[in-house]
Amino acid sequence: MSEPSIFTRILNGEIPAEFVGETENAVAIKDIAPQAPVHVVVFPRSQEYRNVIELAAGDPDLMAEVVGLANTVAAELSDGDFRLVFNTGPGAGQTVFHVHAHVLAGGLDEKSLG
Ligand code: DGP
Repeated sequence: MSEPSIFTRILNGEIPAEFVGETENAVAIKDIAPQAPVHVVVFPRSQEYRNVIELAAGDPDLMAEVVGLANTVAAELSDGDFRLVFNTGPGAGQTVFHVHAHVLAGGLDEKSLG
């Protein structure tokens, strides 16, 4: 077994976080270092998948659940429009290898990359 990820530790209650949504198999929390007025990370409760490529290949239903929760949270916290970003690999800025989607919303302009 790999070490618990930071998100697993949040789920276990070891590290506090602000939860903003959940489904049977996924949760949404506010990002600790927001890059947009609304910045939420959505991730499966299981840390089985390290990135979105593994998740999409290994469990498409769970992938759809993560995307659906992202949509729900964006609708609740903003006007419903949002960016969904999966950093994939260290060279793309991924630091937590427990697959997660960044939901960025509110006050985004065309140029900002979130
Ligand atoms: P990434 O760089 O794509 O792996 O994104 C990881 C995100 O997780 C990053 O935007 C910051 C967030 N994050 C890391 N540690 C914590 C934490 O302890 N609490 C919360 N709420 N977010 C965290």
